[in-house]
Amino acid sequence: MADELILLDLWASPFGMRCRIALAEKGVKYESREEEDLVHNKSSLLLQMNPVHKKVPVLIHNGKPICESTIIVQYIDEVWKNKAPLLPADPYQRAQARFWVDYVDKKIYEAGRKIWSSKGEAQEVAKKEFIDILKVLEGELGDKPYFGGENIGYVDITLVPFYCWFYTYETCGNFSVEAECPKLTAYFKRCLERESVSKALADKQKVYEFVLQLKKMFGID
Ligand code: GS8
Repeated sequence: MADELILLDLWASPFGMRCRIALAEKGVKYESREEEDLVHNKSSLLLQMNPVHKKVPVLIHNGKPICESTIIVQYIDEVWKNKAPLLPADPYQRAQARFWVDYVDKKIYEAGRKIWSSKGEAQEVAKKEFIDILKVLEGELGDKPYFGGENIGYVDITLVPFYCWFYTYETCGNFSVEAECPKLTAYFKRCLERESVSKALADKQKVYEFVLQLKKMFGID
């Protein structure tokens, strides 16, 4: 019997995008179910499948939920072994990949959110923090095409979705990531050449409009 695979998702979610990229890299077909209103009206399926966090993404594999995007990507790598691995085989290299995924996970979203939800001095601090985080990542990337080396992998899949949010951070904060981190920007553009990535990422202008709506909804001006 064929696997039944459903991804509970939200088009603008960088976390959902991670799962979309991983599934595309593995060539796995799935049904996408879009949450219409995560602020006021979560679907009963989402509440049932992720009762602890009540967040997307959730991958439902033959009726069983897997939650948290970084865990979902690892699950995908472990279940669909037919295609190129996303995590390295060597335990030390795996630990390194997990370290950088953890870094991205702890830092980027929150730093970006601070940029679009603040202004004045607080926004200046947020911008500096954001650029500092990117510079650390740029240093780690070095001259490699991808974080793990020659092929796209776990760290790239975790990080690249935020690229379609950069326009929002830059517009709200009035700065340019490319001017600050040209090598990292070239890397993001390289990732976007892959169909798995370009198809998974949202339109940057739409993300910006989405954030403007969020700001209105939460009374942030
Ligand atoms: C984060 C998911 C998340 O924040 C992961 O999967 O990696 N650590 C998790 N999902 C958001 C949508 S994207 O901003 C969400 O579902 N929010 C609903 C809520 O907070 O109630």
